[in-house]
Amino acid sequence: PQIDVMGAFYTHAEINEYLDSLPQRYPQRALLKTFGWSYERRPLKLLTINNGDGRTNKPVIFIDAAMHAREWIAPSFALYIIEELLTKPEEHAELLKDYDWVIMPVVNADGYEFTHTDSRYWRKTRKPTWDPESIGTDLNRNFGYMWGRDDGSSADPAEEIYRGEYAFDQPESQVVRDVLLHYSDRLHFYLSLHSYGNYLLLPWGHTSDFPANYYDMLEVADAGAMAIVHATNGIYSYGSGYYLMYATSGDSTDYAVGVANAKVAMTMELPAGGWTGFDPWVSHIEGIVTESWVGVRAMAMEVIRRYAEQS
Ligand code: 0X9
Ligand code: ZN
Repeated sequence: PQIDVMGAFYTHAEINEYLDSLPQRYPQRALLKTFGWSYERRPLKLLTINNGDGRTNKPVIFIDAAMHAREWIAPSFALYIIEELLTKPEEHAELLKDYDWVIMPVVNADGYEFTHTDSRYWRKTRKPTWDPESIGTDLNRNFGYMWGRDDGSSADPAEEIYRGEYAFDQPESQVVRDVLLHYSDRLHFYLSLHSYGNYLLLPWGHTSDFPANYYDMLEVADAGAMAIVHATNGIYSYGSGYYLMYATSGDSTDYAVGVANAKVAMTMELPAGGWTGFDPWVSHIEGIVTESWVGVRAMAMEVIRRYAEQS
């Protein structure tokens, strides 16, 4: 089935049905793999998009979304990126020439489904904890680099930033870890889509220090923020997540830079909408995803410009 990204928010099953249709529709250019399973045994699917030239082992741009269940605009934007790359290969030839795009639209599948069926503002996973009163772990505190600090995560299962009992005790964070490690010899850009706040957040989250590649990452973020300002009314703040938002310990972008060797890793906090910021109206989707795509495209172009020759 086709999917009208701007026309609705979709359930995990609907998104998977759409992803399942892509390899038949784009046999040379779309490759779909179930990379793992959620706690409640939902398949976590990973789509690889290329330009069909047959070259293997190109450097990779990896995008994930919905690590936090309630941030619905993030998976919608991931689907929009997929549609852009697959339906407009000429327009986006530069983006695909030397790079594979690897996209996981729904990481926290159980939580995402729960926000459709039970509780719209659920954030964490759905795996029980040692505390019978508390369900769920914050996947973005569960990654195994500088995991477990009290500045930026919590050991209390009742908290929204509960980090889990030990790093990677959630199947969903294991899957993202495995993707990051699988591509760690050619991971040029890791972009984790969240909402909300119009931020481009760079590592580190666990300390006020900066990683060695911080200024390169900052220039990539700058290209994205500038493109959005130039094209639309959007305004993004960019810089260290620790300073711009708050400390995080065990987040996926720290792991991507600290362990998986990512040249650029970033959390993109998409614009707010709706009553709470997490629930844009359907009529907001088009504006948000088209504006955000301007930014992501510009950042990808900057990554390509800086790193395409290396591998
Ligand atoms: O808290 C998070 O995991 C992210 N924000 S959200 O509102 N989507 O939950 C931010 C993670 C980025 N890193 C830092 N702020 N350091
Ligand atoms: Zn989030």
